[in-house]
Amino acid sequence: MHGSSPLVRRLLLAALFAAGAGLVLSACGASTSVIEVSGAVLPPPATPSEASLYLTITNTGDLADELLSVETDAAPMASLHKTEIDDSGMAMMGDTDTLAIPADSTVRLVPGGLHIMLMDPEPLDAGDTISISLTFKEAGVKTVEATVVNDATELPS
Ligand SMILES: [Cu+2]
Repeated sequence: MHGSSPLVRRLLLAALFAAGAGLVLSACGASTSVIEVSGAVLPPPATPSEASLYLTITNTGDLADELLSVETDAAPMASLHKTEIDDSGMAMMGDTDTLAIPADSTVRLVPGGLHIMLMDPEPLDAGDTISISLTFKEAGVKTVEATVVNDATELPS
């Protein structure tokens, strides 16, 4: 015998590589989504039937997350909406199923784009606060206070 054959050495290298890959995989298994919701504001409802709410979602974790649903006790129904300009230049808005919150990212809901629509909200005046709960696929439920501001100049842009 003259030490290990090239084949044995190759197998040993393969085993070492597999062990290394296993370490990397177990590190990945510890990935988490770390979600913070901030700056939640809404203007006084333009009509009694609906109000738009804006906020910022930050994921400082290393795992992609997804906003699945929204809920507030200030309205019987709340949903994620997106405003888009159609071919004729009209602003249209409609339901958006879910919202991707990639790892290490910030997603801002601002006027003219994504917003949370409250249907038939309770009467809201400037200075009021309401509680809003966002359900994320990974991070679970996050509840924040949203403040009713005076007018559009106090909204994020
Ligand atoms: Cu809307």
